[in-house]
Amino acid sequence: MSLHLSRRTLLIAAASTAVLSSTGCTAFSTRDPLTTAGKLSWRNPLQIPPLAEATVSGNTRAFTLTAQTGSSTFLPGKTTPTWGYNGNFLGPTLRASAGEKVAITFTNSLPEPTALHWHGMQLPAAMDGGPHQLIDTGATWSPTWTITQDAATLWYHPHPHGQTEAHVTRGLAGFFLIDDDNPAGEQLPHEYGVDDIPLVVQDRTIEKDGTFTIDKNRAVTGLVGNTILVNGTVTPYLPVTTSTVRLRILNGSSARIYNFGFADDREFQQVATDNGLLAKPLTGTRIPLSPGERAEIVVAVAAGEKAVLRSYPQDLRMTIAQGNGAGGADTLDILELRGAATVVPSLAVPAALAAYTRLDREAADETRGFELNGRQINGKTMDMSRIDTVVAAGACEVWTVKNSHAQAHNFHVHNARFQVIEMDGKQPEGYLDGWKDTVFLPARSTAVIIMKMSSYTDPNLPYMYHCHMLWHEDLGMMGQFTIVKPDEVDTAPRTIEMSEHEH
Ligand SMILES: [Cu+2]
Repeated sequence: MSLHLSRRTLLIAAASTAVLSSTGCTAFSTRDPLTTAGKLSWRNPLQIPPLAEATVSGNTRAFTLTAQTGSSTFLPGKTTPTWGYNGNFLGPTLRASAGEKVAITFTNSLPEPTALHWHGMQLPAAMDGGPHQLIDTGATWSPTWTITQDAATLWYHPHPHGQTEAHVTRGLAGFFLIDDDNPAGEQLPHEYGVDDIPLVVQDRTIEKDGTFTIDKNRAVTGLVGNTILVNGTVTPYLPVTTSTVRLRILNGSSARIYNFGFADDREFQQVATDNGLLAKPLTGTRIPLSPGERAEIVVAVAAGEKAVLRSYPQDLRMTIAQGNGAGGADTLDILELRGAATVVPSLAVPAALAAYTRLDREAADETRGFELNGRQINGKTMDMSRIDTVVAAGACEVWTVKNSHAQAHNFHVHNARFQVIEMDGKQPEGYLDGWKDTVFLPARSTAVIIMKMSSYTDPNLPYMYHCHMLWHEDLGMMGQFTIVKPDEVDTAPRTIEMSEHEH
């Protein structure tokens, strides 16, 4: 059989039907649950994104990125038109250390404008690469900033308003790893591509002619595909030559929510979340990740052993039809880890990973509420000329993010790392511990997050907060906030003058 999914699986996928939503006005795609558990032939060695070449001059590390068109082969005999950074699909892994200055030279060689956002990075608004930093075809953008944060697995991706889903789906995404001098980093598996493995997990639907499905057959959450790509590899296997391996998992999908574990339910240790190492490792068997979220896990693989990373069903708290359409009932094999005949012993995961101070809710300077409903936040659709929220630099803020909708969403805040202090009125699950920048909100759920706003001020240029399900984001489920000097909060602008171009 030449295809990686079984014939039965494909028939199930092909049986997708469009049905009416509860409001009766919008069609969405639903289908029976998909399972590939135990059905895949692991044919392809996992591709590891190359480390981007850097030019180092003094304390500055310079990278060059070009967004370009290309083509890729995911299924035998089929050519898929794709986009990539410095290549055909995805982009190289950027890597820099805390305290270094980075200088990026980004050229847009795509046939349309794009923007390049540094997800999870703390940096001035002008460097953030949001919708206001749109880069025209043929133009070059050169953001520069100093890395002021701890070791973390961040990523970069397009952020042009209304086009993010399409640009990411075509292939634009890459890792940005930050290192620091925390000795735990050296005790954890840290040899890139050997025992320290970046995994960007994405789903696609590949049409008969090889093209990605981009603008049709969406679930209520957005595009949900039946083919899993890991670093752009279908049915990937990873030879493991060490007794433990560190997986830096990024949900780089448009809408799919994964519930990662292993096929044999083996335990692993979670060592990091979105924005850095946890205080101490957390032993578990599942880690759910919604679009944009990351987790780093360390898992043991014995000599000669095979272990399959799998995504399990989970309750998205949606109707059965909508939940199935969103993939909530799917069981998907992701990656096979293949222990070599002999493996080199790894160091034990340190009992203490990183200094971590819980922010004090009682000491918050400001509290705000954000209600997610439909495709809006606080009853408003994204307007690039409107500043929704003005915050004081350095303030400690508590944001209550309430998903009042009968559908799942999530919430990402730019230029911030936050702690989730409450989930549905309760202490959050252990995997929500640590510094996050994106939090999942199943239907009708509420998260309370706390963060210290950064010290970069710009009264005229906003950062974004938004649902990271890319179709929702494109439809305007996004708001804008500026960070200003504390004594300018009341007088700072609430509107942005837009040039003709930006409209
Ligand atoms: Cu959403």
